[in-house]
Amino acid sequence: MRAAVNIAEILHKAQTTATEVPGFGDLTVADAYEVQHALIALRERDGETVTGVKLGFTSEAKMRQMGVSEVIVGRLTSGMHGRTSENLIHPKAEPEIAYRLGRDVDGTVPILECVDAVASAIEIIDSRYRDFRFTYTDVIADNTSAAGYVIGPWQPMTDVGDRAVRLTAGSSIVEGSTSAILGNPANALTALEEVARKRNIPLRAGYVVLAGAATIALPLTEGYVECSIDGFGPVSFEGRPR
Ligand code: 0L1
Ligand code: MG
Repeated sequence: MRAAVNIAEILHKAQTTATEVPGFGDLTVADAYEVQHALIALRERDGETVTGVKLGFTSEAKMRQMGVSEVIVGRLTSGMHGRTSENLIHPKAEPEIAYRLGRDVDGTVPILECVDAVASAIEIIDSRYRDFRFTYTDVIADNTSAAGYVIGPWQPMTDVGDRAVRLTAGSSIVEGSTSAILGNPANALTALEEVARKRNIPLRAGYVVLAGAATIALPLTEGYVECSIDGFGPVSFEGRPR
């Protein structure tokens, strides 16, 4: 493959200039995470800090579609927090559960015990690849399409399994359940811990963890965007993507 840093530079430029690029296609999973590490280093060079992690492919249907059995993990950064509009190519919104880590995840206690708060959230995904088309390893390299996120009010940690979810984006509405996230978003935490260990992704105190989408993503167009999850206050913003 081309050097990880070269691919990371292509993806970084695609993101900062909001210009789509073709996929790379032939990476191994290990190479793809190496590209992602290099991509995050470029964001840090530009002054951003890592604020958390996110999971993708947390629904059985999506895993089957991609022919894979491992969730994917990407990094959230300070530049993504509250970013819902500028410099996006073909953004979509996803309703998510967010966990907050109260301590480092270092294997000494179960990851669930490291969580100190939970909230509803909206993730903005925006693939840097043409027409949102990519292979499993392409999307890992592209930091799992991470582009922005908005978090609702934090609440003390509680079980968030089997909660009704509704996402509104302009005139589109989609409904689902938190059960779509690996049966229960708590299972996403366990899956995260395994991938993070395998792929050298630190899980630090204070990080936000976006557990995965509870429904399909909706295209982000102009208009009101809101995620409501049973038992949580709604989280919303005014969509102005372009
Ligand atoms: O956060 C997500 O669920 C998206 C993961 C990457 C796949 C995609 O861009 O659809
Ligand atoms: Mg997501």
